[in-house]
Amino acid sequence: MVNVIGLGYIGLPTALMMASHGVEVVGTDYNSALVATLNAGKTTFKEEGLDGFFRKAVPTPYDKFSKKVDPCYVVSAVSSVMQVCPKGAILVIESTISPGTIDKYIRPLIAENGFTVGEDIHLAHAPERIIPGNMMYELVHNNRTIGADSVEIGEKVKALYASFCEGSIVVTDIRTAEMTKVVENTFRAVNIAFANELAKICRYDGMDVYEIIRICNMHPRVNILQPGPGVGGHCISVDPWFLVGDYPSLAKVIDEAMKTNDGMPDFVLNRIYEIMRECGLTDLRRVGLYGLTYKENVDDMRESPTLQLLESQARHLAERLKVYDPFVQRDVVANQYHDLDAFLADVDMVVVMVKHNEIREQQDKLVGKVVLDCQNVIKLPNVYHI
Ligand code: SAJ
Repeated sequence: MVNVIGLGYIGLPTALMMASHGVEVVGTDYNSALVATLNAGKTTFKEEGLDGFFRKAVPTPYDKFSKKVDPCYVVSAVSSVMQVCPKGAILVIESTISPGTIDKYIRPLIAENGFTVGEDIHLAHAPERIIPGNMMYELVHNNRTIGADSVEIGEKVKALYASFCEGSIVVTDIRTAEMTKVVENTFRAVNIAFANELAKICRYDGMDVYEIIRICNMHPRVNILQPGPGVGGHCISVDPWFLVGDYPSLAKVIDEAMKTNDGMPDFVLNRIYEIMRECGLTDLRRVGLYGLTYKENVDDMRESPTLQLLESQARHLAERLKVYDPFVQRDVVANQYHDLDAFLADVDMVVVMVKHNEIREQQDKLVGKVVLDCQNVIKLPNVYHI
């Protein structure tokens, strides 16, 4: 029997995946409203394929200012588990945690509760690796890492995941598993920062960054990612800071990369002013941001570049901008629209922040507007780029 604690973006798909592969699963969450919604037969966020699995069958907070992960939810979940778990239970932590968290917080907590790790309770860390927008596919097909204190426990946990995971499952120690997860996201963050820096260099000297990246990527050992209006989500824009926080005098490249990515929303705001001047536009209220989510075709707005831009230092100006996102039904910012045509009717300039399928498929609606395409998806003449 498996108890999945935390039924959010990762916990719910994981619980459903296990349940639909013959594992006996119960789910637990401290949020009673969420539990009530699930018990009423409704899912709590949009993800391709999720509802289908649901019919069949904890976030890790971090401090925005110190950039450090706050293990309070994981610690409190483990505390609650201590009250009820039977002797010999295996506690698998999937949440993304700063490397060393299990040694620093979880082992002492277990000892404080009078349990002996390795005898009364076993620990494992199986960091999730699935990408929002393709979660149900990646849960089955991605390779996975299991960190455990012994090969025996590692193999037991591996067998559980192998019930639905068709990728390779590597068993290693807990510290290595913690570190690999953060390093994977850091690799991507640094690569995106490199693309963003190239975009700035190319903008400065009038070169086409997309064409340059396209050609460079034809080299067999080069694979540059794409520049964009910033990096959002709860992973790539957060996890690398754990390394900067823990190794400030060593993690120099990572620190600079994160600052580069964090500076992109401001860079976009400056591009908006530049283009407005060039086109003779003077009223920011006639400029619209397309997209509020952190990336395309998801409804997740955590750390989204559009929200970062709206919350930037130039807030009083940013508040005049109009905003629309087909995935966001509630009102979350000022001047928000819920209909594409109504949004377009009220603006002269559109800034494509997110490449949702909707705008890719209906780009003819942008004819006649000034367009700043931060995602390089609008194939109309005279489109501006970052
Ligand atoms: N982005 C760019 N340029 C790119 C690719 C992405 O600017 O070329 C931006 C996106 O627009 C978005 C942000 O980066 O704002 C992050 O998006 P993403 O699609 O790269 O990644 P996430 O945050 O949705 O998911 C990542 C994945 N990690 C890796 O690919 C190494 C996923 O596998 C992890 O499970 C997830 O983080 C996580 O939960 O840690």
